[in-house]
Amino acid sequence: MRVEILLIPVLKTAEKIKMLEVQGARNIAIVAIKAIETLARETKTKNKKDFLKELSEAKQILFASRETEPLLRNAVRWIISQVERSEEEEVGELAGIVFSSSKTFLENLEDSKEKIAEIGARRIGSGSVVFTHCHSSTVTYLLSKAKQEGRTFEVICTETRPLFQGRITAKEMLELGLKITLIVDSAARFFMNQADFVIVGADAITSQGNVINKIGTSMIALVAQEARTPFYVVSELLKFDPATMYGDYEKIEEREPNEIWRNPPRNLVIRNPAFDVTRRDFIHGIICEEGIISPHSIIEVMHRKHPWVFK
Ligand code: RUB
Repeated sequence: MRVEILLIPVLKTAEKIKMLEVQGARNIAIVAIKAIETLARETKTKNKKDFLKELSEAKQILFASRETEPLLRNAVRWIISQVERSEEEEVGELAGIVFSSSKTFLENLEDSKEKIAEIGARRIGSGSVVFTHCHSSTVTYLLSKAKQEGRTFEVICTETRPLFQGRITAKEMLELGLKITLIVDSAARFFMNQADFVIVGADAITSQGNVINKIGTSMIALVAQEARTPFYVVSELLKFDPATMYGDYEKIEEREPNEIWRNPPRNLVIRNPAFDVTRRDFIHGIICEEGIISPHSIIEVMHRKHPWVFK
């Protein structure tokens, strides 16, 4: 019973993630890390075994909140592994390991965001037109960096049905003083020739270098290829899902039909996948903290930078 009460903050965070009160892979991972920190701060467990059991329950709850989020999974797994590996037995000390590990993880995440923005912003010359889809905090930070560096450019953004995350992007770009044009998703081909390149975020990268992002991304990649417009993905390397290496497919979250139509006619089948898979052949490059890499090289880069994800 006591364990369940302590898990309430974790359950609340999971609910917030599920209900999209927090959106985007990075933000989701950050609140999940904070929930683990809270659990460690408030734990009443008396020994390492019970503390690890509590952490493991929290992990399961957070993993189930949204299924297409390997950054969240990698973050939580890494923090818990630091506790498992520690020789400490005292719960207070182990909680300290949770705090220091989550601090390190968050600092590295921030550092990656900076590096990605620095590298990606160089591609945005004055006068260029950038096409994006949905709302990715990594993309908008990169665009803000290019703006800060004095480049003037325009953005075209899809509204991103059914939940209109494109409006969040549009508002942020307006606040930055950038010219942004919002279009319906199905106008992507109509406007693609006006764009110099497409930049989108990512929720997951598979072992084959395919990228999973907001539904509609793969259609935009297809359109971009037909229009010969380069298509880039910006992503922290830790959005890589190691399970895809060992045969699992990345699960695609399917959300409630009422996001699409609140009062539909009876017997109507409505499907609402949140993400889709863009094959690596459509991707010019993944802009990550290591530079602009080919999707084909993801395994090699992961082995070099984050070998622990394969363990
Ligand atoms: C958001 C989405 C974003 C990625 C990357 O979907 O698909 O492009 O999560 O975002 P949702 P970030 O609104 O369903 O969470 O770069 O911020 O990690």
